[in-house]
Amino acid sequence: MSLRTIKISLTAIMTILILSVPASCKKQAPSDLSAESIIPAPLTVIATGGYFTLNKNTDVYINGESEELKFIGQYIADRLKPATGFDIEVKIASGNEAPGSVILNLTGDGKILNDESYSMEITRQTVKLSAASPAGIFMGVQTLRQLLPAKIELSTLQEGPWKIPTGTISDRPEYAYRGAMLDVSRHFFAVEDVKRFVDMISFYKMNFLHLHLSDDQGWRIEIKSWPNLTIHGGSTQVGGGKGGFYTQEQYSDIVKYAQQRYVTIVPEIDMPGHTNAALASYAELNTDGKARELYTGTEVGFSTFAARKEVTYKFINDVVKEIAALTPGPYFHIGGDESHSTKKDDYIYFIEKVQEIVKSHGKTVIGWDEIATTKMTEGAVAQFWDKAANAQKAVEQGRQVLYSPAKRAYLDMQYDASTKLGLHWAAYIEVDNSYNWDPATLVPGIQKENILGVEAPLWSETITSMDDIEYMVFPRMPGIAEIGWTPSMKRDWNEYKERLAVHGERFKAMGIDYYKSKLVPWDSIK
Ligand code: NGO
Repeated sequence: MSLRTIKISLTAIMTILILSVPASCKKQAPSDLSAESIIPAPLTVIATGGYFTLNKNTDVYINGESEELKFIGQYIADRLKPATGFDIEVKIASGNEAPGSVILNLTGDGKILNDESYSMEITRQTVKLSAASPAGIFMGVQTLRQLLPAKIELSTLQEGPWKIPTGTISDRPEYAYRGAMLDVSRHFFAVEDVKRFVDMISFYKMNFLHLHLSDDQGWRIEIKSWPNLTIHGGSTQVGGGKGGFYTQEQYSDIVKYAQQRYVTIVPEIDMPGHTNAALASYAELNTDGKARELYTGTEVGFSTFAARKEVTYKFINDVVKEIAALTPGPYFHIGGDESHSTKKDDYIYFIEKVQEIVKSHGKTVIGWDEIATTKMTEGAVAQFWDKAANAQKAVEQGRQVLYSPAKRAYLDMQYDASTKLGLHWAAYIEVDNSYNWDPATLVPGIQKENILGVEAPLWSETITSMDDIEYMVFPRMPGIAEIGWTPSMKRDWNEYKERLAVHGERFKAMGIDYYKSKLVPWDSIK
């Protein structure tokens, strides 16, 4: 056979081969569950090489007596319906589910409340998600969403196929607390915005939302026994806009919405500094007994409660009591940062007294790292934002630390000198710097067991709209979520940035206006 004949017959064989591949498989990449871009990265993934496909007979089956499980079943069904167009119902599992079924399998007796670990078994026939508590099922459901094509997040009918690679995932978080903070004081954000924020963070398995509810510029939560706090103290914001506040009903609505997404609200009343809005509302809270003017600037450190007046503690007791009664979560955040106008011994006296008040209402204290310069009460947590020495002091007192180092975790820091929104007093934080750190090695003397978790705060001096929020939060927040969820040994920026790039499509599908960092290969994704 001549060389030419061999060439022709090879071409012929190739043509036959190509023609014999069914049209639907032509674009199909080999199935590999372990190559999927899940954020945060799961603990273990084993691929088995096939595909599961959602189809028009797909339903969500629940196995286990639990109202919460039913709710999660409906939650995932509602998320899958619009784009697939399938009429997905929530049914009770019988053990005989049709191909295409999603099974939510609660293995515990309902007593394990917030175990977030889960496992997922994806075969050609079914997706079976198992966990000992509903929280784990919810976390697994977020993984499931991420395994489907990005267009699953669109609210209009899309073309399938809706394939998921087969295999097993077994997953659990590294840290108990993975959170974000939203400052609703400098600029007020409506209930709907806060709910969207909850949706965004819970998609990345964050489980705490810290609400910064008071500051110099505005008091944002109704306190029935001190109504002027919101009537007057909530009436403006940075720049002089009309501000706003949550009624107790609205706050409870946020709490419930978050709870249904396994996000615990941490309310913060910042004191004794950062209190001008309260000092403008009630004259008696001031050292000199004179009410302050409302404030719409962005300076810090000029305000203080009267630390030696009894009425101050009567006031704080009322505030903590009302908020604690509306807050099922374990924490109450007392602020305590930048109290530059409070004398040192007054500060210590004040923080020690307020910690006891919080405790008396059944809550655990969190405060910014300055509270570690006082005697921290049993169980109290210091939130490290500025001074490593304060975080170390907390650990020396046998207390835990929540990590929000401003140089890494602050979402209001600009990405670089060209970023229009945000501040840069701590640093410019590009996406790699925000991701590339490990809480367990950042501060000498502080180990993993001393660390409650991580939180990414978004301060809102310059943030006025949902679009602004999204631009600063994305794409950095998913990285902080991964720091909290995935063991540091499994984290690597060069690998992460590829996964993050894939999420660009998801951000778009969710209508999220994100920062297209040059460090992330967004455009390599088709
Ligand atoms: C600091 C300050 C806040 C600012 C923020 C801006 C803390 C804990 N206190 O962080 O009042 O809004 O920086 O980045």
